[in-house]
Amino acid sequence: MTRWMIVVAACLVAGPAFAAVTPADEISEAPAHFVPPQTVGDYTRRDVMIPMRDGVKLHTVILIPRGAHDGPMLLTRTPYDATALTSYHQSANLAGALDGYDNADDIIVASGYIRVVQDIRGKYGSEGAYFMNRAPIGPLNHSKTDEATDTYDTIDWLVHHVPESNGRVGTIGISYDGWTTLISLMHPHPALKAAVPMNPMVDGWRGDDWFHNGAFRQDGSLNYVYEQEATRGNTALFPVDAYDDYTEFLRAGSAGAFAQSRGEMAIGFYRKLTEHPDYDAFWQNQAMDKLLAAQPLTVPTLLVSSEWDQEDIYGAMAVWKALAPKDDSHQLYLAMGPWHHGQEIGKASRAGNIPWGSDTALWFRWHVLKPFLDHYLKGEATPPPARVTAFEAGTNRWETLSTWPQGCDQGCTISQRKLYLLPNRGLGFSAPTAGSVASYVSDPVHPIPFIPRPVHLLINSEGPDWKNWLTTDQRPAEARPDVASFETAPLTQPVKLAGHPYADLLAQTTGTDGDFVVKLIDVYPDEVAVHPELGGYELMVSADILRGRFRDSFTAPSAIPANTTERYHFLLPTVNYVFQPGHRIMVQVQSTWFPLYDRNPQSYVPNIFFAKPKDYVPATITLEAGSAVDLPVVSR
Ligand code: PG9
Repeated sequence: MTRWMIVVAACLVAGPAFAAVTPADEISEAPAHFVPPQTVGDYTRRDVMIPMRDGVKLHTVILIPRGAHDGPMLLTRTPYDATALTSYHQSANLAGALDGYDNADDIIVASGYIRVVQDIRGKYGSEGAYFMNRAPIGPLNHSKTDEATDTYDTIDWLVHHVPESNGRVGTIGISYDGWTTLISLMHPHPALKAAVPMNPMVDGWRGDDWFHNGAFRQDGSLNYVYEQEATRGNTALFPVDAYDDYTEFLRAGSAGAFAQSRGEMAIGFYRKLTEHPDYDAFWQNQAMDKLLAAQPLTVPTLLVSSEWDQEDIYGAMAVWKALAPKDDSHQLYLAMGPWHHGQEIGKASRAGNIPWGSDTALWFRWHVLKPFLDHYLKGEATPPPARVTAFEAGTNRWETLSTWPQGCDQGCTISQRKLYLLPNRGLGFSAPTAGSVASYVSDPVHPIPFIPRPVHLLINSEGPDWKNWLTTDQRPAEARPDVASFETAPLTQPVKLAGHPYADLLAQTTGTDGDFVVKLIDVYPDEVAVHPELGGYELMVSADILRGRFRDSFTAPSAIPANTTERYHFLLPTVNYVFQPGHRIMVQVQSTWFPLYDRNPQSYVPNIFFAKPKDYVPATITLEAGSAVDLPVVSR
């Protein structure tokens, strides 16, 4: 008897019970369409698809406190998955659902806001095509929609379809979500009554995320672009084959070779990065400080800036500088805290190893963010915060100021003073005589790690090593022969800085290209009684990089004439800092910051993304007398 005949015989023996039940007759235990009851917890959730003017629908999560009425709506438009960001804990209560994304939930929940989070066009639950930081309608976007029109249409739908609201909407968000918040200010909906762009992306070439003054931020950007654009739901993970990013990037050679090995040429925004290595119209036409400066600010806006922001340290202050001078109707506010990127919605009693003595983020949320939102969204008698609220690091206290930069609440002045690099590692306010003050050999085969190895950022971009890297101790760098260090004697009086320092180097190189990193550092006393572990600590207060080919022009790069003195003058990030007596001021100069920034081959090539191994050459850099950091010194 064959196997088939056995099966048929078994069926006949088993009788009707076996033969009668077939798969089509089975009734699934799972309901055809399950709608979770919302009978538990303190809020109800609505998932809606909001139609835009071109018919594309955007997935939007609306969290409504139970029993809400006349509640203002707080809207965040994000590329980072609205469902995940509003389901932080498996909780039927708002504080649990929002925690982590909105640690400010303590004030959001306390204030009874209706929380709305939307997937932007082309991402996760929303329809349509995705473009990284999609340009406003204009020279870079010839369609009839952009993030501004999508925001307008979203707000219009919300005020007509959320009966529990008071018809007033605020936009709020960090980083990319800070960028969408800034975009909401372009042709704003009349129901938009407040905006809180926190650590916003503003200019991806000058100093936010992608480049800093032309130096490409490969570690963190290449993996981000890949995962953000390869799939709608970010399901394609960046291929990594070493624990230490330093190893992986050095082995690959140029940033382009690294990306090529991962097939990244298939990713549209990666191609655009390689096609626009200079500060051309592509970057200038999407710089948010420039775009917003071209129109009046009509919505009260609280800019939030972090002094140790490892991702978007440039943006908020660039927008403040562009808008504050013409803010006659006082719509613009500024808060500056001692935080890393986004730390203002978390816990901030310290920044990495540096203690502040109190939770500065909690203070900001209750004394600045909540009064701002309540005043403009609830029409309450709550007075708005001061125009500028700035944390004075070093004395570790908050200042309320009438504008920025302002050295103190009243009665002081700010003057730019040059602190000169001197021979024998000196640093002083008196200019040295002619000659050289230091030299070092920059070897692309042994680039300087931006943080102690192993650098584990490709997989763990949310880890403390990345978040706190701008506050890491700079003594390992000081110990290297390819880092030129200069320092003052221990201070006898406090030195307060408020505003932008500038790097101002006069240097020669044996190469025909090169990068210059300048770091302004607070050197702690050899002993710190209350925090012994901080004895001798070297804390970066402000630091940045300039790709040397852009020393004369960001738009027109040029080779560096070898063995010729050239000037490298560039902006350093904003400071509000007091160097206390007993501390020293230090300046470090170096030419690699790896693998965060791609290496400059130090021989001039058309496009560094595609530099060849032979292009990478060692170079001797000589810093000349007259090199300095130009400091915004406060005096009473
Ligand atoms: N500004 C953050 C970022 C953007 C692009 C690359 C890497 C980081 C952010 O939106 O999270």
